[in-house]
Amino acid sequence: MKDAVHQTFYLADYQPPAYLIEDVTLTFRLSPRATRVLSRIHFVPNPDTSDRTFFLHGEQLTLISAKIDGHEITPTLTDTGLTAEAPDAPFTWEAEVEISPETNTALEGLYMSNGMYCTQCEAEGFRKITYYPDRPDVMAPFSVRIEGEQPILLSNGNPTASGKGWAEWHDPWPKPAYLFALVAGDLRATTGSFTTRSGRDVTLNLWVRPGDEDKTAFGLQALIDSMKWDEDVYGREYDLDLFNIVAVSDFNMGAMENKGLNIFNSSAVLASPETATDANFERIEGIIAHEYFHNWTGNRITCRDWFQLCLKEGLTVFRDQQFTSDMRSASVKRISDVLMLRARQFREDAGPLAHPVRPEQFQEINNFYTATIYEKGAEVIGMLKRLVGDRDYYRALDVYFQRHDGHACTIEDWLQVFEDTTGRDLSQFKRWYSQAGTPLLHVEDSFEDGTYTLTFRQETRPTPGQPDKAPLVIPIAVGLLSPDGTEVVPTTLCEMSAATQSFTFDGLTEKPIPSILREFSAPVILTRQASNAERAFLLAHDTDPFNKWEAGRALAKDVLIHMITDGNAPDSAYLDALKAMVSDESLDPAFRALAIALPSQDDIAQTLHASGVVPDPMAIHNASKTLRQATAEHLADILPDLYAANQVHEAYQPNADQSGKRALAGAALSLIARLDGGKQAQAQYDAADNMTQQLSALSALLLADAGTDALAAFEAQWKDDRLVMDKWFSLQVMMAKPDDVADVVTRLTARPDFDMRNPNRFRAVIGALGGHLAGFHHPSGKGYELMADWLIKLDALNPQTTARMSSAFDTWKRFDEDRQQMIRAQLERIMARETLSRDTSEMVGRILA
Ligand code: 0A1
Ligand code: ZN
Repeated sequence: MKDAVHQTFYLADYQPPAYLIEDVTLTFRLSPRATRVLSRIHFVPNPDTSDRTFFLHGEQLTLISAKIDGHEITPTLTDTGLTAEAPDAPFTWEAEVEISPETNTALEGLYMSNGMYCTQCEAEGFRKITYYPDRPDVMAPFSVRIEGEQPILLSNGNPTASGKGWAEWHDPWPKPAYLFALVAGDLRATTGSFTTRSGRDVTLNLWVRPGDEDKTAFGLQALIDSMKWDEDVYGREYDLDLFNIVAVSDFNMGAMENKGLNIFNSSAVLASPETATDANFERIEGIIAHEYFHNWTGNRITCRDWFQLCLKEGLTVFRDQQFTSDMRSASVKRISDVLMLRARQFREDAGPLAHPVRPEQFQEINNFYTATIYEKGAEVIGMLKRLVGDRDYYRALDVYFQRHDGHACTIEDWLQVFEDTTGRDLSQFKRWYSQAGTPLLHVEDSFEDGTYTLTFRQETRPTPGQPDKAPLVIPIAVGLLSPDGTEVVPTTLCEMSAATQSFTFDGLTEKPIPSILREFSAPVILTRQASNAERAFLLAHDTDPFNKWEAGRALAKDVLIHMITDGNAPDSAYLDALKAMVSDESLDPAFRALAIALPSQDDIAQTLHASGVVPDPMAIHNASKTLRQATAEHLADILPDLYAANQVHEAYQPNADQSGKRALAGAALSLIARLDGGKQAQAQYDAADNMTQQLSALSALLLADAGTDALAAFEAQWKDDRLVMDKWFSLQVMMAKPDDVADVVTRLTARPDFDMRNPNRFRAVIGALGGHLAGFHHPSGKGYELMADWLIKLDALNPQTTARMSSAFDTWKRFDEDRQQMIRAQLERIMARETLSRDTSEMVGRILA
């Protein structure tokens, strides 16, 4: 068994570092295959431990020389690092190593992307640059000298000196190695400035390769907005004179918060109206904010060890969600976040990859940058804020920043701050960090003598390694409506902590209609089966926008499920309710666009599985298609007006107002395409001057089987723009008929511009394959085989992205015997590879277990 050869790390085994670092000086002599890295590090014994083992992490390094206090030494080298005899007193370590950035296809450590040098050190990439205690609780100020012929040479902090072929940088803020960054290349900056509220003038640069300068304005503005927001809302100011952002084409994740030198996947920062969609703009704004906010939640206060990852990620996601709510529409943002949470995190929590928000073991930490750590981690913060109230939340955060600035912290430190500031006992609440799985929340209600009672029962099913679950603290926001549609009890918080608990509401004249879990106040699954009449009532009358949307969604889901399980025809009551909602001009277009969308096919599969039905992907696909066609026909008379009324006549702006209209018009267009064979879509395609409309027209044309010409035109127009072509690649897979998906993927991956070394391109095609429920789970098994073929190929180059993408298989136990057997065979084929990476071996091993 492969998994036996990889070491497992445990939270319980934490030991403080034997030595701390006073300062670090690094010199880089750049060369594609033989970069030399010289390090000079002042170590001091850690007074908090008597351990004096001197161990430095190091992987794939060629050691040229090592010295302690000026004396050449011969350390003991292993695959993971080195050990040496070191004094029980302060000493100086000097080393020289050689590395090969050009052949580094894993995109971790120092690597090359399009002729440019860049780094990715989180989580454990610094050990591929030099020997170092590569753990987040060792923090130090860094001085860096870069020698290279590239015109732009960047590192963290402030520039201190430069000349032809070299530059020096100093970062005064102690930081762990995972926040180190270096960039060298032919880059152009778009420059801006920001004055902090205490008067520091900060220069802001967004660096791109020549030719991309027209795609930087939006990102720069998003950065300025984020800096201002963090001052206004959290009282956090920026702490250097310079803030650099660099766009890189080859990047495994979205972006990285390196101190003073954020590095971004170009897809997460570059945008112009012609090349980026409204959704891209919103995502970019959120990611820029996220990375910027890490300067305080992550960098100034970092994690003691990687088990505490949610300390920085959950909080920073929560903060970027707040920012987007403030910049755009709070209710639309909440709905989108919950859609994402359910699609990714609930899926994770319900399968073999389920793990707590603070995991207790791992083999490869890169496998834990998950929806659970990020999104559920943010939900936990949201619940805490709701429980203690806004005032106490911000008071606690002030204490957190003050008490822990410059420290590497734990979840215990975080909760202690809340206990100290609010006097609350959070020991039960803490279970949200240690217990995996999504709680089911069952509800019963009764009405007697003017008193309405809601009785909740919570239940969390076993997850891998956790057979028994304890009750959690669940904040349940509830409102009550009278049958005439008025709200009789405004939003009230029911704080549930027992396994079963009742809450009463007095003084009512008649039995109310409950609106439960308003704003989605906890990441749980509400199992209550309301009648469709009640859902239609809430869709029409609920004052809570989230629950209003939720009622419509529950209706749609119910209709689809009955079409699949009972062969029902599309329900006309649902179609009537949808029509009324869509035509209600008092509702925000963005909200209506969300409400008109069907639940995803994966969501339906998940729901069927949870209710004990084996999902048939083809049946789900067909039912969705039938319901869409019926919707188009039922709404036929209002669609032209809806489309016309939501055209934007002003110049394109990626703001909430305009993008809401384009989203609703786009939804109308895709329904219209089912009725007119794509005529309207072709007209929009021909007239489009922005990517949002060009892409929504193209996808409507593909829906109507009328996209051949537009696909060719799109390719001719955008063949030289990588990011736009990623959309072209993925759309063809997403829109393919289930029987054709494998052929489409095979055709696309045979093209010379399918470069599997580029994670964006790989995800555009292979990620879309995994996301096409009926195509991936095609009864022929071709989807599984293709996925496994590509994962095996990519693993040899880029383990991190391979491992992430192997989660396409994590729902395999939902499906029938035949499919399970076919998937198992593919997973075992992957597992049997002689040279499988630790990353992929851990993931596939967990999925198979
Ligand atoms: N900390 C970054 C995301 C990130 C995580 C891991 C990476 O490599 C393993 C790269 C980036 C963030 O939260 O944005
Ligand atoms: Zn983050």
